[in-house]
Amino acid sequence: MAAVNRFPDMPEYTGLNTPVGEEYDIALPNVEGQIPADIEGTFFRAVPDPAFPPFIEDGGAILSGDGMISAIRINRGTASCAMRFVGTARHKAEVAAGRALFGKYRNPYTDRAEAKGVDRTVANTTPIWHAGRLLMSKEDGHPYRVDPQTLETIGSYDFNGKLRSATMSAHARIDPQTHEMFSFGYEADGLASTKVSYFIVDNEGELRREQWFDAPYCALMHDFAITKNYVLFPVYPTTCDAARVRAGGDHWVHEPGRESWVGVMPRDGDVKELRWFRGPKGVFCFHMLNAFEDADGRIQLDQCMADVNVFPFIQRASGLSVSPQDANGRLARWTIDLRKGSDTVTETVVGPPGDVPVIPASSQGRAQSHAWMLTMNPQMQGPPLPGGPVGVMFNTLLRLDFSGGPPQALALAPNECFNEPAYVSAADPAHGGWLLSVVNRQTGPAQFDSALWILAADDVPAGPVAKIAIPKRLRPQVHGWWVSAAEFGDSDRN
Ligand code: V55
Ligand code: FE
Repeated sequence: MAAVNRFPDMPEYTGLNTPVGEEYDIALPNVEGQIPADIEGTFFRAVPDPAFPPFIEDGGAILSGDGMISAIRINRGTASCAMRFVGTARHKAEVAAGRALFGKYRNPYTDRAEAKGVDRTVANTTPIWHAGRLLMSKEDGHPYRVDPQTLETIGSYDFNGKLRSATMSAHARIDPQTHEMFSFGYEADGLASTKVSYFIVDNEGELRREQWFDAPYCALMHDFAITKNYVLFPVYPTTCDAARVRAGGDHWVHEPGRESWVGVMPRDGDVKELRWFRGPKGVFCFHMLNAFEDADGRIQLDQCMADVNVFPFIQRASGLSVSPQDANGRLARWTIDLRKGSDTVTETVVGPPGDVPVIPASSQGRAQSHAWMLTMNPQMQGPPLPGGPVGVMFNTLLRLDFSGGPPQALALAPNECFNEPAYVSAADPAHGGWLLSVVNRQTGPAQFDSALWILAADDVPAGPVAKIAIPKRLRPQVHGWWVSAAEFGDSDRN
């Protein structure tokens, strides 16, 4: 595409981050190894991809790429792959204008005049599947509903007019027993607000209950957690200030001297019951691995933690410069005892640094026996590939065992990287299931190839059992969601 050449020569737009903007639906006949017979369904992936070059300098642009929905379908041992822009109001307005209209990340005061009043969200973070609906989400707005078959955008989605919150997180937690979807939205009534909405969608997709509360300060609340009986809202000190945004500044700065917090309440209870517990100062976590109630009734919250917000553009806006290696990354477990008087969490390190944690859907809110995440092992085989919001891509897949077993690792060659894996359960309950991950490989100065790797989830060091070549250039994925063929059947209910 000629337009690609007009993007600035900056890390956000070069290498793996080079904009692609191509829509397609193709067969994937080139398979090395064998696709396991019990993998039937669709791997939906959210891929930010800016359609138009920016007109303003913005480190946060890496989070503002137009949402594209990718569907890798696996059916009777064969695969196909489709890619399509989410038809957001923002994307449509820019296509109509033939140029970018929206300015800095989450700063409407930097937009061109034509953008006024147009929904700014790019729906680029997670394809959430619940109750037969596919929702492309971004934490700064309402999600967009997408037809899971055609990938056609149906429109902005507000749960049939019921969602009062202006925002919905890109992270939803689905209870494995009740199939309810728990979600929340911060800056629920506008820019820099401390208002947070908390809502529950039942197994039929009806929004049953929405309540609002105030966070201790306006924070980047990217994810949250549930247990069987509780909901947890972590708040870390990456904060927004309305005056700064109005002056055309950055949405987020990280405040190392400020306390972190976690709010805890019965998940079917009233926000009046919310209790706030203090965590360490200055820490930040994008993704919680899980939370659960242990045998003694205490709450355990496992987080991919660091001593600072690791996004380089947020550090720059904050006058900080801490590399991922120096950020004291760890899987941090916060223990909260609701029966004790203490208002402070206790932290234990239960795993190595890493992010994009994955648990089987059946472990949600329950003590997980094992989990997977991506990490960096630059010492082992070479420096990681540049790309994505942190600036470098993950080169190692880990399987963590929480029942005393050793961890497993699969480190890639220096010119390769993993995207967030999806977990697929196996037909045989005695088999540990599968992981799917798109692996990108640099093959030349600006050349990459990509393949979907399928691994036995309980034996990651063995490497892939199948590699499905994807003969397209791919930008880094944010989150993905596996929808089995059996669940997919639900999608014609609406
Ligand atoms: C993240 C990603 C986002 C975002 C905020 O990975 C945080 C974290 C792709 O968009 O808007
Ligand atoms: Fe996320």
